[in-house]
Amino acid sequence: MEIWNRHFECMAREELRKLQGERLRETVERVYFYVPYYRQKMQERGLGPENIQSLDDLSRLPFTTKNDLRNNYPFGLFASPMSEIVRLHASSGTTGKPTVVGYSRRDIATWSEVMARTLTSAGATRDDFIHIAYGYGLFTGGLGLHYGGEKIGASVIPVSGGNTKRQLQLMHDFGSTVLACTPSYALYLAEAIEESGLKREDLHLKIGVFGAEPWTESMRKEIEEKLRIKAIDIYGLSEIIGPGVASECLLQNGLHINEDHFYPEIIDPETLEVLPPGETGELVFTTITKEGLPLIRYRTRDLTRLNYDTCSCGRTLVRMDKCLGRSDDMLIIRGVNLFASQVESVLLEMSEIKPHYQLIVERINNLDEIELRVEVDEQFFQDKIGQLMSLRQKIQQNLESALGISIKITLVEPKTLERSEGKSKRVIDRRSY
Ligand code: DLL
Repeated sequence: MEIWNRHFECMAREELRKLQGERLRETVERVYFYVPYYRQKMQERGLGPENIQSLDDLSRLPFTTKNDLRNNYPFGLFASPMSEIVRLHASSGTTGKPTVVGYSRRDIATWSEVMARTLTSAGATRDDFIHIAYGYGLFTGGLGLHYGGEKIGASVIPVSGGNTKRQLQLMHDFGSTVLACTPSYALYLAEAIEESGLKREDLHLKIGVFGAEPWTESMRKEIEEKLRIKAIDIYGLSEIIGPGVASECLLQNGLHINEDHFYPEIIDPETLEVLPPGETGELVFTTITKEGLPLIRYRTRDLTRLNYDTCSCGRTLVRMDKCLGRSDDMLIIRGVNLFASQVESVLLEMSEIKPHYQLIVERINNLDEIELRVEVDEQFFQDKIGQLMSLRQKIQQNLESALGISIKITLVEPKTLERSEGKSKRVIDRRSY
């Protein structure tokens, strides 16, 4: 099994910890001097850069959230002058303000490095043809994989998403060996291959690098059987760098985190206490080498746990479990991030309906479908069917113009949706995870 950067991926843990501590110190200095937001937060706690000497001091620093990025939209948390920023990306949120991230030239080099590690750990080499069907554009998937693919010297095919027929044709004609896309699109492609009459032997696929959304072991099995490839889980988020934060090795037993760049902690999302190794909680990252947008203790909202046992692949980098849940109400629908609370705020503005609703997400033919069930006000429910239909249309239009996503609407009678005692169950996710 090849390893891209043996020095950092297989470093003795003590040495790694020392390096992380040094890099943390540099990062804290950087944000203190260049980002007024962080300086103020630290001053409020009576902290200066001199108080953060090692990883043991990390828990004294405040958390950063997606809201902090939104409040400082677009570039307020950047720690490099714009003249040093060579790339901007943004996460695929559905509200007006996306989360904007910026990269310095060195950040782009770091990103290529961690993506080269990701692809190498999946078994890709310079002899491969990498078919990139992640979206190119503001989304980090396409260009992230692209730079990593070039770095390892593979032949990169920047197909981007959509147009399945053309995907199949190029995959066949160019002899693609590595498929990079979301796991749900991989399943969709698998079925399209069956239907197209193409024989699997006509394709040269060997490896898939799938991520950007949760997927289960049973989905993995199905993809591996249908496409006859090795399906590797890759994880990342725009705020930290994009894809390249963590990825599985060929043993497929946890995702190695590139912790020489992104230092992980697991916290209890309620109490915000740091949890001991092995416990499940919310994943938090501090970037320790970034220049453009360094983030301190960024709350990913993703739930997982860390495993510090040495992996038999030789890498010493900590592994995170496959990430299947979130500690907030964010849904990823066809790659677009959607919060149930955003739907709620649109509904609350309409007097004809009650704020009792449920979102039901399903995967039909491997594509995500979302339905909103909402209770109509008692008085309104007595009305004629025609009025109910125009109400339904109005809700649909309001949601679509606010969120940019089409949702199927079902109106239900007052008091028919289940009420719960504790936290209400607003979202029923019937996709297989
Ligand atoms: O999805 C970056 C990416 C691109 C990762 C391509 C992998 C491949 P965002 O759009 O900012 O960035 O969304 C980040 O997606 O917090 C997770 O909730 C979810 N996510 C990403 N990868 C995985 C995965 C990209 N392998 C959010 N398993 C994250 C489960 C994932 N969830």
